[in-house]
Amino acid sequence: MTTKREKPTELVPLLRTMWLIRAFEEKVSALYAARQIVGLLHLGIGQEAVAVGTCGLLRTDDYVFGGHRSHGHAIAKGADINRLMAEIAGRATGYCAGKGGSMHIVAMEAGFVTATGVVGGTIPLALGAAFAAKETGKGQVAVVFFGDGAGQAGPFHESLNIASLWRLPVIFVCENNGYAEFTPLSAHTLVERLARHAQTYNIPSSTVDGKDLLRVRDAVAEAVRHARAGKGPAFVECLTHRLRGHYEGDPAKYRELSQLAEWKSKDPIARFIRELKRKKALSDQEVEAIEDEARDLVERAAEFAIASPWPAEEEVDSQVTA
Ligand SMILES: Cc1ncc(C[n+]2csc(CCOP(=O)(O)OP(=O)(O)O)c2C)c(N)n1
Ligand SMILES: [Mg+2]
Repeated sequence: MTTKREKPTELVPLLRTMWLIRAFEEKVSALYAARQIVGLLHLGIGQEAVAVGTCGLLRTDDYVFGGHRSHGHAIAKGADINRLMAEIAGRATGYCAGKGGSMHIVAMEAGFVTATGVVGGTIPLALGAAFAAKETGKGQVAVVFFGDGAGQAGPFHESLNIASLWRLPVIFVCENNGYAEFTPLSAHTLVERLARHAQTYNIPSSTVDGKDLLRVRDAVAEAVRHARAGKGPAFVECLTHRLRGHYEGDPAKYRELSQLAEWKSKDPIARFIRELKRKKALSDQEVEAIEDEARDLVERAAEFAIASPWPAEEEVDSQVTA
C-alpha cells in the first residue's frame, strides 16, 4: 500500500468523509441545543483529518477502537450514520439499541469495535484485537485513537510495553490537541511530544501536523505497512486542535479567543480543499456539491433518529451488565 502514487482525484472521497463527519457533528450540536439529544457530548470538530487520514487506509476487517470523542472515528471507519445518530439520540434503532450513547459506540460490521468514556480504556483492548489478528494470520491490524490526556494513564504505558515485546500489529494514534479537559498539556506533563514515550518502548514513531490530512495519511500508511509486515506496533502522534469546548456547553474560559481564531484559520477541511484545488482535482462547484450532499445525508440521519422509538421500558435491564 502506498499513498505516493495516488492520482489527486482519488483523494476526493476523503474530502467527502471529512465533510460527512463535520456536518454530522454540527447537526448533533444543533439537536443538543434544541434538547432533542441529551447527555454528555464531546465533538471532534477540527480533528477530522486524523480520523479520515487514518481510517481511509484500513480494511473493513481491521479493528478500530476509540474513546469519548469518537463519532468521527466511527464514521471514517464506515459506520452507518443513521444508526450512529440514533444511538447518540438514545433511540432503539441505534447501534447499541440506544443504551450506549455518544461515548459507547460499537459498529462491528464496519470494524469499529468499541469506544469508551474511560480515558485510555480502549488501549489495552486494542492489544487484544491485535493479538487475535496475529494469531489468525490474515494480516489485519488494530488501531486505537486516544488523546494527549491518556498518555498519563497507566494502561497506556503498560500497553506500549507489551505491544512492543510481543510485536503486536497495533497502531497507536495519539490526537494531541494540547488539552485534557480544561488542563493544558504543560500542566499535566513535562513530555511535550507523546511520541517520545514510544521511543522509550522501542516502537517506531512519528509526529505530524494532524490538521494536514495528507501528512497524517503518509505517516499512518508507513505504520500500517510496518504492522502488516509482522514487524510490530507503530505510533503516530497527530498535533491538532479541537474547535469546540471539551464538551458541548463548556464555556472554555481556559483558552483565549485569539487562540481559537488562530486554530480556526488552520481548519483541516479548508486546508484539504486548498490542496485538492492546487492539484486541480476539483472545482468550486464540486466543493459546494460535496458539502451539500453531506448535509443532506445528515439531515436524513437526524430525521431517522428522531422518528425512531425510545427503547422499551421492559428492555431497561437487557444488554447491560451491572
Ligand atoms: C480514567 C479517567 N480519568 C479521568 C476521566 C475524566 N476525563 C474525561 S475526558 C478527560 C480528558 C481527556 O483528555 P485527552 O485524552 O487529551 O482527550 P481529549 O478530550 O482532548 O480528546 C478526562 C480527564 C475519565 N473519563 N476517565
Ligand atoms: Mg487532549
